[in-house]
Amino acid sequence: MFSIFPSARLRPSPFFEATVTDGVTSFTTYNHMLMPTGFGKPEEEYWRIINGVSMWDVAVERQVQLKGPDAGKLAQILSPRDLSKCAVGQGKYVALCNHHGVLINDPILLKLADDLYWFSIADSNIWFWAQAVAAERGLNVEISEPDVSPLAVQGPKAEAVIASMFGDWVKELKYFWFKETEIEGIPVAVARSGWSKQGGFEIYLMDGSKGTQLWNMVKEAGKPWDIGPGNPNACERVESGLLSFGGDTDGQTNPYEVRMGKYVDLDVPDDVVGIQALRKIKADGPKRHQLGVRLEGSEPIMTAFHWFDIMQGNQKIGGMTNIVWSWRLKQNIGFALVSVDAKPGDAVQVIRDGKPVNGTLCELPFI
Ligand code: THG
Repeated sequence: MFSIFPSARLRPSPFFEATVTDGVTSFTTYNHMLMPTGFGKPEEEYWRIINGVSMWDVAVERQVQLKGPDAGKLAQILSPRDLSKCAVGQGKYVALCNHHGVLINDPILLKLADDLYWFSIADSNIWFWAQAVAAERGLNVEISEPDVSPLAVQGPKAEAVIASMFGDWVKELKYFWFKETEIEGIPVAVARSGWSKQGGFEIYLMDGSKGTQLWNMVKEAGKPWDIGPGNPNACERVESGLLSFGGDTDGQTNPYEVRMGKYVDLDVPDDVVGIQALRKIKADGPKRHQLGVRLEGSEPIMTAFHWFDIMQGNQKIGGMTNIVWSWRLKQNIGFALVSVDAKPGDAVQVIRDGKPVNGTLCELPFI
């Protein structure tokens, strides 16, 4: 239909050539890069994540590196989650907010040393944001985008693959914790993390010239477990209730609306960006919340290009922010960002192509 290619501006991932060799059929853009979104067999790719092991080029999850004496101070100023007990080698899921308490990214924060942190970011320009805040606050910290590219290995058999490559110590890694190491001379960090609920690891490649080599090592090591290429899987993540920043959020969304309130600590210092606004939002009570919606009908509905309106009678109560065919539930499901007056169990109508489809609100996750 049409083509899209990397360039100096739409930067190639270190794994780009390897994914082309392995038959990638579609990409999306993310952080000014291309990310594979399929290898031509969506259902097979889905079941491989549920039952086996899948490898993903997620180099688009760029690292915003904070380095220097004030790195820890800046990390805390940018994150309304208490980082005072974050240990070296630990990662934490954090909600970055602007001064109005609006969510602007949902990265994983990795603490590599007392003076070295990475925000492993979702799709927005945090590099600019961190530089601006650091300069305005007069902090002694250098902000950069290092040559670091995650490769995810996800699924119930991921641990066996990663242990066969790196050793049994990986089995002891706690969720979001990581360790720097090397494999055949390639510097990497190995983390227990990834955007699925099927378990898995991420290998942070720290030398972009070794992308094809690392990809092929994982592919080879995974053969006994029938590893195959995949990508952050829309169906699995919706079933599992994982948030997609920018997909499920808009320019007004605060963490409380999208189930991230548990990552906001209201007693962090007053200089944390957005904390005053978040305290007020919490005190006033958020206006919207995120639920699931299950639609009637036994045929897959094509992916949405935009949010679908959700109605109760003739009143619009919010939007359906994604839609997938769930192979496990055998129905169309998605997330609803709706008025807090709408509750699980409520009947709703989702407007698709101008026509209402009946649905029911439910708690997340679906599975
Ligand atoms: N890996 C890396 N960086 C990333 C992502 C990743 N950056 C952007 C994006 N993904 C961050 N978003 C998420 C969202 C949810 C989770 C992980 C990354 C997640 N959430 C669990 C949940 O919500 O149930 C658990 C969170 C917790 O308990 O702390 O796993 O995938 N490198």
